Amino acid sequence: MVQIRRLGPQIGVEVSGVDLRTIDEPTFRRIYQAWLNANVMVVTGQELTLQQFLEYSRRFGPVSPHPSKSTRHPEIPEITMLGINKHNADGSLNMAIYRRGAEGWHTDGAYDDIPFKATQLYGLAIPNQGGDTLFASGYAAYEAMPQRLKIRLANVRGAFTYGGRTKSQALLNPEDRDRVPAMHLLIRTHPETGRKSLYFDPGKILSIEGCGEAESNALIDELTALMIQPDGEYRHKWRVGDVVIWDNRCSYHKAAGDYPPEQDRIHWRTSIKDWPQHVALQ
Ligand SMILES: O=C(O)CCC(=O)C(=O)O
Ligand SMILES: [Fe+2]
Repeated sequence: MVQIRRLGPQIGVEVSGVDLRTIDEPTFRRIYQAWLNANVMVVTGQELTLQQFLEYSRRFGPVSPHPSKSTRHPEIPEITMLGINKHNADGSLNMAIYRRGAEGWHTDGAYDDIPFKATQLYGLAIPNQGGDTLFASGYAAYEAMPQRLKIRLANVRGAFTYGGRTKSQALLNPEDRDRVPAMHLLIRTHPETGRKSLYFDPGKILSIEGCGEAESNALIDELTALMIQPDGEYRHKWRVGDVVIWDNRCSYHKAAGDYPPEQDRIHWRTSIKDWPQHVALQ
């Protein structure tokens, strides 16, 4: 019997009592709608093979291999392995793997012309302390913007790259660096909910179009400060078997990155694009 319960005041929903290997279309439609409403969805207690995780992910949209080639599953490039090969050959901790996603609040794939609609993680090994993932609502950030800023940034785009202003690209192969920035409206209307959100990523944005460097940097600072609204947050404490999907079009997230490095924290990840009819609306 499927149970759906709200987690945070504005974002986060938990679904239990379903088996994602056999979920029927009406039940999937119900949980998909619950996800759109809540931005982040946790489905508990799953036992999936790589192929089953991939097939379930495809119900949300086309699954696309992540640009970080070295962390893809060797046989199934659409699946990224998080937390694998955490140690270098000399035994030291590989910080790019250990702290992946923990450098700051972000949205996945903003460096692409068609960013990832959603990211989905399946928890296989969870440390006994730390290692949470934090989420925040882009709708709440938009609503908190002063009117002056909403007017100033209406129809204004930002330029985004993988490493943004810091140019950190440790997990990219050399041939995948130095790509042309992707341009995205900073205030975007969600193609499925019709709600406005602040589309922003301080680690990937390079500049804001139509202004000089000083104004661009000042606007980036102002938007960074607005991103996280206390009521718009949800913090996920992982259990083995959790499947968590978030909507990159209207939320930000980061890994806490604070778990004991000698413990395993392993997830499979899929990166999901929009269906063409929704790409056309953005
Ligand atoms: O490992 C996590 O908690 C999140 C990592 C992350 O940012 C991502 O997979 O996009
Ligand atoms: Fe991420």
